[in-house]
Amino acid sequence: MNNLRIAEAFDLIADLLEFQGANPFRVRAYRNGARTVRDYPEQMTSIVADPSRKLTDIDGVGKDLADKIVTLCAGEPLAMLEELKAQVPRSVLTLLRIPGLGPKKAAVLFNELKVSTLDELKAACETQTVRKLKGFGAKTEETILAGISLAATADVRMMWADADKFVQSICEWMARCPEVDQIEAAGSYRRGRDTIGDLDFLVVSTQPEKVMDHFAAFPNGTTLLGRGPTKISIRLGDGLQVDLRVVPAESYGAALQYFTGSKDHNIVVRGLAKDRGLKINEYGVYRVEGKAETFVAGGTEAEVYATLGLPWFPPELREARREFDWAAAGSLPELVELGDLRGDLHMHTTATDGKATLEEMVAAAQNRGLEYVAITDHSKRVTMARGLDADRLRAQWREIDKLNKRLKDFRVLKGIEVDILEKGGLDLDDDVLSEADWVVASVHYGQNQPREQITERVLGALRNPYVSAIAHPTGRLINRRAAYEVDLQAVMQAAREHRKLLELNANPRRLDLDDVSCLAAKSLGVPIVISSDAHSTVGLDVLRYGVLQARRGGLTKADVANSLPLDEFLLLTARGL
Ligand code: DGT
Ligand code: CA
Ligand code: CA
Ligand code: ZN
Repeated sequence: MNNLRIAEAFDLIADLLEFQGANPFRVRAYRNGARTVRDYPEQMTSIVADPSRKLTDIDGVGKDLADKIVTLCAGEPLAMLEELKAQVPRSVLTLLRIPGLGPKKAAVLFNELKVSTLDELKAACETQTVRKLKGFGAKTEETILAGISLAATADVRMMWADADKFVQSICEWMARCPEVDQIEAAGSYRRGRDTIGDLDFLVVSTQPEKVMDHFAAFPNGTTLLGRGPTKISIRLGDGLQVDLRVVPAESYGAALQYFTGSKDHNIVVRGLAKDRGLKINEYGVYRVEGKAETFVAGGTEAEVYATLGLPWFPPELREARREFDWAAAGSLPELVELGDLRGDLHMHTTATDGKATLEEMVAAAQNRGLEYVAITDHSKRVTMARGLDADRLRAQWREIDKLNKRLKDFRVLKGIEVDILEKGGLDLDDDVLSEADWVVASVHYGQNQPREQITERVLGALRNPYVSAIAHPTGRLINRRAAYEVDLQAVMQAAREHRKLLELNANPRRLDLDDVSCLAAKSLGVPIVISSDAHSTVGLDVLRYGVLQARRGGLTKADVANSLPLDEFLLLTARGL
């Protein structure tokens, strides 16, 4: 039982409770529990196994959650979850996978239309029955219909951050096998895609059988899917497929290049090889003369690319988008790195729905080597999070003023995440916003509005002189909710015009802006700010996921505003202080 699965159990409880119309605070307790466990740096099982430690010492874990974690770690079913599952038809759970269809709406569909499967729901949408329900409408019906196909595959692709946990534990496991000379995870994982279909490991060894035996014994409820002389595939208990190939050292670079992909990138590479009278495959690059083939390169990726007159491409760029043009022009970008970031401009504290205090968040940011942060709690419209009104916000800012006096070589910016209201306009008045150092504006409500309406709301926020940036600009939640209909091109143009920034929200569930949009922003000259949106101290660690997306978008240090020293950052946001 790993943290991921415990978190999934809590999320499922929350979904089922919500489906039943349970008290929202109760639902929220389980959602928060899921997040706490998912983000926790240590495995729950190891805490449970240690008699000197208590789960309730973890922030946000009370007695109820602790008991449930103990049960799950013992590999036993949760009575409560089983009961909930018995009350809710199993097929209804698949409805919850539809992006944009929350448990509440799913309950209406089930109760009013007796719809409990994706097929039944599809039929109900096609006969336009769904739009007649209270609170649905034609727009929602279209969204659901579009989401049904996504739902059929939604559970297939895993978020990168979750896949990364498996990669780490598989690498640790394989390190115990003395026959493994080198190991690396290739495929979409190495390219840093936001979601991963399966994992593709490469191992250098002269003893493939021993390596594969060891791999097959990976302790996580594995199923053997297939095994050949140098290749083996297993399925983990969580459903994730993992392929592993054993290659000799002289082919390692060629194999790594081949299995990193992407497929589209490799198609171009193969074409370029052919033009030069070369053949390239997972074993190496070969010169073809008549029937004779001579091995030219294969040990390292750089050597493989060099035979084609190409530079080594960072894996994040290998999507056959712009990388070959850049290479031809000699302008391959030097991609931003985690260490380039000096500030984090979006985080919450216990003043609203964060789990750590202002002081704790600041100390954690200092520990991570940052030089400045902005505290951006929610504004009052977000009642669930006890959002701040002007008085409470100013009180928090007085605390920040005091704190700044004590801090050396670190600065806390007085910020706010202000809601963009459904009817347009912002949740707090200009007089209070004008006192802020940094304002991020967010759409949290009215996400299903039509394109013009929701775009106009965001454009309105960009026109406000006190808004610094738009947070999570499209609102997408990976595998869960599609982006809202916002006209991103118009938003980017307005951002440029008004000298505003756009956020790349680094939460692995969001990664919003995504890679392609980052590239678009860069082309327009709109600076990106990579922000954690942390709701706890460990939440600050998600910045690396944001950096990965930024790199996929070709962003350099110069494209990322929070890589600037504070004084330059403030100048850039047109609010030089
Ligand atoms: P995924 O697993 O869906 O997230 O995406 P990938 O990119 O990891 O794809 P996967 O696992 O099917 O294959 C890993 C890499 O192996 C892929 O990026 C490129 C290479 N590869 C796989 N099949 C082919 C193929 O038929 N032709 C070529 N050129 N490359 C392939
Ligand atoms: Ca893969
Ligand atoms: Ca694969
Ligand atoms: Zn936030």
